[in-house]
Amino acid sequence: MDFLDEVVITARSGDGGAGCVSFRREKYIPKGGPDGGDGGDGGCVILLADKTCHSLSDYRSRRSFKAGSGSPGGGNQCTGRSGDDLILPVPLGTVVENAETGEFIADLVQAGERFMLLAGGQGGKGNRHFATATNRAPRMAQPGIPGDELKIRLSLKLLAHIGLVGLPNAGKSTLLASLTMARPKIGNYPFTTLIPNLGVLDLDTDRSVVLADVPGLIEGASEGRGLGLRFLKHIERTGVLFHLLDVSEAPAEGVLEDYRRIRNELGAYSRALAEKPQLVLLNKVDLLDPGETKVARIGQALEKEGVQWIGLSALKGEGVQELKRLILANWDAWRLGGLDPRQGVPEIRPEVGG
Ligand SMILES: Nc1nc2c(ncn2[C@@H]2O[C@H](COP(=O)(O)OP(=O)(O)OP(=O)(O)O)[C@@H](O)[C@H]2O)c(=O)[nH]1
Ligand SMILES: [Mg+2]
Repeated sequence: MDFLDEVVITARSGDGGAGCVSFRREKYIPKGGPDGGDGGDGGCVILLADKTCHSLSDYRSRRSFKAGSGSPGGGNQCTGRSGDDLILPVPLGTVVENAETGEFIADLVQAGERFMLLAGGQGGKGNRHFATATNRAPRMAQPGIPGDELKIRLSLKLLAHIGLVGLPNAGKSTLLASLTMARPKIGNYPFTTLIPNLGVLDLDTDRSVVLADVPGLIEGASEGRGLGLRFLKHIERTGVLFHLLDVSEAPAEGVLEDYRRIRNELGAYSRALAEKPQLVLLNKVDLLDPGETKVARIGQALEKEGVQWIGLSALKGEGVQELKRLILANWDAWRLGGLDPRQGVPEIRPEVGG
């Protein structure tokens, strides 16, 4: 899957067409007045939040865009044609900044939302506008105003309600696949997931949530280890993080260490992420022996820190109903009702690759 979530492009609006200097020339009318038409306006540059667009990969090869210029005015009061607007489609969740100053420009989140980035240059006025009582034959017209140019950074921050985080192999993609129609790649090895995946979970007739599965984190991610923290921007807009921990192998202390390592990395990325509500999912309970007390011990330690948790088997479905119940019960606390990120979700987007 071709996925690109940040790109710098240059956009330019169209130049205005020049106004025309012309005089009426008709049989039997020897000294016709000025009839030079105005130049057409240049086209605008418009950003369009397009729900059929899932990443910025369309901008991978082409980085420079220009709207159409206005045509010059003509004789006989003919106004020049306006230049065509340039419409740049972007995925929902695209943040636009001035690439030179870093200044925020726009955030496109609603399907069909348009943002006028650059207005086209105005067309120049034709000579007919310059006739006065003393100068009935003006030989001047305005030139068109040139378009504007701007270098912008487009940065996609996916829209999702729930972010799935955890070490590689914890079972994030397995959970996404079990809850939603998304078919992310799943593998028994670290870093199976290389790009974020979204899926929609319908909870009842009128409530659904979007989950974002991002590539696994490891200790040192904040220093660039593994895939680093570069995908965390895609869970910045979520209301809650589900932190998955594989409880099948390490002893209770080891699992708790894994937990703290990931918490540290999230904190290194941003305080906002570290302070987001979270639910710990103790995953792969199906691999534990019956009567094993590990999950309960880990759970107790988490509760002491005020951390909410449940046991789960993303693979076998154990705990999944409880998880859905918790999502509904925490609907308001996790701010799941606000933004409608669902419209930014592709139907089914299987992640492909070897
Ligand atoms: N037995 C068992 N295996 C699981 C469970 N959840 C996930 N697995 C297995 O664990 C392995 C890793 O699962 P993934 O869903 O790819 O893990 P991930 O967290 O997405 O991993 P990355 O994409 O590398 O970050 C796969 O072999 C899954 O089948 C579970 O509840 N029980
Ligand atoms: Mg994965």
